[in-house]
Amino acid sequence: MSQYTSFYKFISEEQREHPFSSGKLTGLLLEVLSACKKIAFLTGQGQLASQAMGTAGTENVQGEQQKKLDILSNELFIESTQWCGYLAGMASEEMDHSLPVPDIYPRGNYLITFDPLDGSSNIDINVSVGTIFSILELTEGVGKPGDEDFLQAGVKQVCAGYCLYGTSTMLVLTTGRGVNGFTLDPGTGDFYLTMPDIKIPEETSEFAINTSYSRHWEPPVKRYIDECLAGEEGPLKKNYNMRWVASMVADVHRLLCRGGIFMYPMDANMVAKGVSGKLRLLYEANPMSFIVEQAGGVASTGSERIMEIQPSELHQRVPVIMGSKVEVERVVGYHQNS
Ligand code: AHM
Ligand code: MG
Repeated sequence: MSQYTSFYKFISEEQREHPFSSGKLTGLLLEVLSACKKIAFLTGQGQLASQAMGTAGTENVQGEQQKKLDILSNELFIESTQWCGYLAGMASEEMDHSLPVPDIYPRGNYLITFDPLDGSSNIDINVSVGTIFSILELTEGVGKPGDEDFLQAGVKQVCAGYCLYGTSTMLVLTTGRGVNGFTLDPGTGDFYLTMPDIKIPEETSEFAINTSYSRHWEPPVKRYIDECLAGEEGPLKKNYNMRWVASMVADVHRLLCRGGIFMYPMDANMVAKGVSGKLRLLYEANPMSFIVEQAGGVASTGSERIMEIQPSELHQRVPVIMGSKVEVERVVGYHQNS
């Protein structure tokens, strides 16, 4: 592995470039990585980890069936990070409310939001899943954080990342200075820089959307997908390819590797049910938007930049349209004209 830079060397060198850096973010990230490695090991065991397979028989705050692995991954993430002294509190897809760091541990200045196992409906069929996280700063003067302290717009994130448990385990990370990807060497347990300075191509001919909802789509989304499907003979004058893994981590990772547009848009069915989207702002849409924007892409709800939304609830949902600049701007333009 000597030809690759280890994560620790990479992050230490980044830290050295900031003379006033305290090393606290580095310290926190190392514990986040340790959580991800444990989750990677657990998911990698598949059916052999029989105690971790199947549904837990419980629902999360959003009324979704929890898998045992959702709950175990959530516990692993908390256990691995809460003691480190850099965190003040955490909020997760699998917990109704935020969790302040228990009094027995020192409390730091960072908050973390996370989806411990995104795409968990794919676990049973051995398809890629992942962990998504977003790091925020606790407002000065607040001792023990509550839910309201997490309600910060995405532009305030100091770091965002995801760990993809795919054919290999990869960490993709931004601290606001570009995006870098690291691959886990299962032999040594270290992550190595394998995708430096990731950039999303501005144009694409690949789209990702769950087309089974097409009858509910709003006109701007329907128009765009119809134009993609029309191929060379249509107004976009090129043939498009479609991919949908149904794990946001895997679908966004594809954007970063070869461009594309990923959409989980608003639709009439959601309007009828009174929900404001599928994906959650604080631990799915915001961290992925930070990564996509830092890689030169665009992330929008169709009507506004995702990272500028002022959250009003911990588990708030938003429509998501993200990826290659030219394509996302086209769909946003269709929203503006509708
Ligand atoms: P989860 O966090 O409960 O796994 O749900 C989020 C996932 C995303 O990863 C993915 O984009 C989407 O749900 C798939 O939804 P659908 O099954 O409607 O295609
Ligand atoms: Mg999720």
